[in-house]
Amino acid sequence: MLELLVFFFTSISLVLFLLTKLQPATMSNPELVLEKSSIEEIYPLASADELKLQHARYANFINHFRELYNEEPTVAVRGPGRVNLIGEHIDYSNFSVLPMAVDRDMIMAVSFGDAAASSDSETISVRLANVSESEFPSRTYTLPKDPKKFVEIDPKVSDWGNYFKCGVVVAQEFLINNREEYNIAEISAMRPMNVLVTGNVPTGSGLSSSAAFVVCATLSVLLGYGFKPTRKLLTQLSIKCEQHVGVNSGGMDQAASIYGVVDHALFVTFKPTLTATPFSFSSKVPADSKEEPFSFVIANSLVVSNKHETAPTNYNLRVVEVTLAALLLAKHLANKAGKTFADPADLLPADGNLQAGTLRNVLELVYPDQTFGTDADKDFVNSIEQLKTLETLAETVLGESEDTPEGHTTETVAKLLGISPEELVKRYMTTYPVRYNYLALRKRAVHVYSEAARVFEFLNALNRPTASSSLTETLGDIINRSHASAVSLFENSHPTVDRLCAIACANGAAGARITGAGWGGATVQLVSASKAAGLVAALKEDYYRKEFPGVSDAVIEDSLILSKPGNGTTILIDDFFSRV
Ligand code: NG1
Repeated sequence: MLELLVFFFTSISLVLFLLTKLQPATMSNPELVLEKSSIEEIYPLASADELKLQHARYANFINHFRELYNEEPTVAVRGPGRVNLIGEHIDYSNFSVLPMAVDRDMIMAVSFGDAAASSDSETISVRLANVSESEFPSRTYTLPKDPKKFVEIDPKVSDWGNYFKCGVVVAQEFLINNREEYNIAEISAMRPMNVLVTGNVPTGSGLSSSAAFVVCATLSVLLGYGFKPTRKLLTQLSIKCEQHVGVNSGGMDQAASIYGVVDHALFVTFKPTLTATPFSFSSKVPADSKEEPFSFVIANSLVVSNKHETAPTNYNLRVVEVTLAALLLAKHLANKAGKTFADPADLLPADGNLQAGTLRNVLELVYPDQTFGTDADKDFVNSIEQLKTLETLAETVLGESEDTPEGHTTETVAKLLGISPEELVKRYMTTYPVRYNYLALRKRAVHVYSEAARVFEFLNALNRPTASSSLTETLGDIINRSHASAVSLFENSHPTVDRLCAIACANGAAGARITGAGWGGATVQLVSASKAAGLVAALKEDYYRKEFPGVSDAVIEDSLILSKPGNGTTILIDDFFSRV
């Protein structure tokens, strides 16, 4: 087996890593959230210089905490951002994805006070601060002291502090409602909290700073009440967090942030159950291959997209569109089979983010075969074929009923489902309100089925490199097709990001795509080792300098976010800060 090759570009902190054949990782106890007692253990691939910077960062953090609150934290955790290699906007349809944790992360420390000491009999106070006070000003909240009462979060208000409140609500609900099953001690009153955070995952960049934040918040609160969750439970709980701030999100980011493993990507499945299998990048190209090593470059487009503010026309609308597409396809299949359903709620299981069914449920109606997307389906060949059939079905069925190539009107969808337009809006568009001209059901469904197939194609190419075709070109082609689908079908790209990808492909990248929610944010590019330096130089000159004239060198360096696949969410233990 070849060693993992890590290339460091000295001029910029760019790390490129070799990706060849996927290999299962060995892990000591994959059930538990990681616990580490030193910076070196958290970042084992870091260079001496990088470790020095981390020591300074953690020391600055703990000093800030002590100065601000004049006490020691009760708990401290850190959680990473993530980059998604392939499989975009399919997690909330329960299709598998291929992300990895990056070594950009958030650190959070919390001291828990005594509930009895609170002067007010009804409330406790939570002080929340960020090391970067100018960007994220401090907040003080009062929260109900009664553990059965939950803090209210107004999803219309876009405020960084809401992300902490989400963690509180989700953890508190769990601690109160699952006492018996998990043997949790009764909580007589909620405790006051002093919280400090710092993060270096750029916000709005597609690297999921929000997941890093909510995972840390949920974990801190659970730990503060003496409960240590498994990774799976923490993932399941923190997935709910952003739904409290009005984004009806999927579960990829939290899974990647929690399950991350150094030097590995993750194959994350949501059905039949949540799993995250680490795969090593170190591996071999066939002995007779003349292929060069290749690597990924992550470049922030600097186009900032606020997912929360744009949710009604972007993220949440996509969740509604894929759900309605699933219902129309299910209705079509029922009609064809001569079955009648009085209510669309009976067409599919109450699955997915709207609890109304998913495109995966439709696939399972057509193929009730439970080996879909599992190891039992050798090389995913059957799964890919099934997805292609569903893609054709969506193209035909949803294409025939749409009002214009842009999509369906509310009235048409309601009529096809046999309910009134008012009922359609009430059922599917009220909890998370949306705005649109047409519901682009055909385009969204075709993207989802084809992207789910691309995840399996990607895994296959990695697992079975052949001497006759170039692995780099095969993967690059899959990546480019994913981006094309984002541009024309899922419409979650941005013209400036498209220019970045075009520049990358014209300058040596085998493939380039938008990653994460999109509408701005980060890109992932695949490049052969010998072309990487040229690619980076071209991005600097032809993209950053031209699209953002006047932008500083420091910003450009920082935009080439280059990060090794890193460890997942970590509890900092054993007097951790005495060693920073
Ligand atoms: P980011 O890039 O973190 O906003 C979002 C969703 C994911 C997934 C991707 C698209 C959240 C927290 N995350 O990611 O679940 O749907 O978009 O693949 O909303």
